Amino acid sequence: ATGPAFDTDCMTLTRFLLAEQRKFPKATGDLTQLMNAILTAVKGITAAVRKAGIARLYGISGHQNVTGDQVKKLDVLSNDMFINMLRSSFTTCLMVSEENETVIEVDSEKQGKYIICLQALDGSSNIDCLASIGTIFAFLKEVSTGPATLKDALQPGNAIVAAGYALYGSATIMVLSTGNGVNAFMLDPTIGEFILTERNIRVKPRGKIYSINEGYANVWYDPVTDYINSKKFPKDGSKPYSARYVGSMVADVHRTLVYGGMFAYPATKDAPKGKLRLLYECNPMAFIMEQAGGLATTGTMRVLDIVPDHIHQRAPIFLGSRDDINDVIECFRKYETGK
Ligand code: P6P
Repeated sequence: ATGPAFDTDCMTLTRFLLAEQRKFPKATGDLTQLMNAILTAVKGITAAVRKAGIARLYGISGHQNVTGDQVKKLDVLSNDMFINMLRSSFTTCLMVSEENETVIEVDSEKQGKYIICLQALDGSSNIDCLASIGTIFAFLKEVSTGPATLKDALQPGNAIVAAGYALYGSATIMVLSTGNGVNAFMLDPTIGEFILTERNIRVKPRGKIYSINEGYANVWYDPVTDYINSKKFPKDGSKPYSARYVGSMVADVHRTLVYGGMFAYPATKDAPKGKLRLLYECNPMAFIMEQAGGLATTGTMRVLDIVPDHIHQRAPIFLGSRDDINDVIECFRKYETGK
């Protein structure tokens, strides 16, 4: 039978977080308050993204609009919304955002204990063809006793308290982990609430899809070439893998979480550390993938173990199904040990 026309007891993300919070007696509710600021920004971006295709006719992609005034590009508008919502949530002391060269400090009277690493709108180069784009975030707890400093932002991903992403696709979905597994919530625009739709998501131990930009095959290092060839021309007579690549990290990672397989943005001879940023692209996605039973490696080490030395540093990443990523690690190991 179909569900009730109107669910009078729907599990909203806010309810879910309050229930989670009860599991930690000393929880102050800050994380729930912080997440609510994130949800407001995601709802705002959903509205802007839905209009973007139309609004583009009026220049939302950063040109003049019909009335001639300068319209912010969608990713700047998204970044501003997140920063304003987070600043006024009294839960954060420092923010790192892809759009801001330096760390964003919060005035002392508004400070809370969390550091936010944020990619407000990832893949916005895809908006004009209406491909899915997303928001990626991770929360760290302040470690310094005095006012938060850059050191608080440069913690390895294994210190992450919570991380998640929003995918602005055919619907807006929020995938979130607070360290006890991964849950997914769909935005119900009629009531403006995120409703729990997938509880404790587990990524398949092995998939049938590889996801990488093959346009860079001429500058791949050998372990990547060997791995991808083993998926396209399997020597053990097994069926080749399918190739899927959206070019929008949140879309590619979400497909990997749901269908299994692997996603990679490797180091290449042109990009020795890959392209994706460690603090607000690789780490949050690595945290989620591990929480779902998957893995995330640079090829030679666990992504979450990297100790950052710069807030915008890049990192190579292979993430997804445990057995698929172990195959990648094996390819790198062969070259490291020369056998
Ligand atoms: P390439 C989008 O521009 C982005 O930052 C990620 O969302 C995506 O995974 C990657 O870059 C795509 O990069 O080099 O394959 O076009």
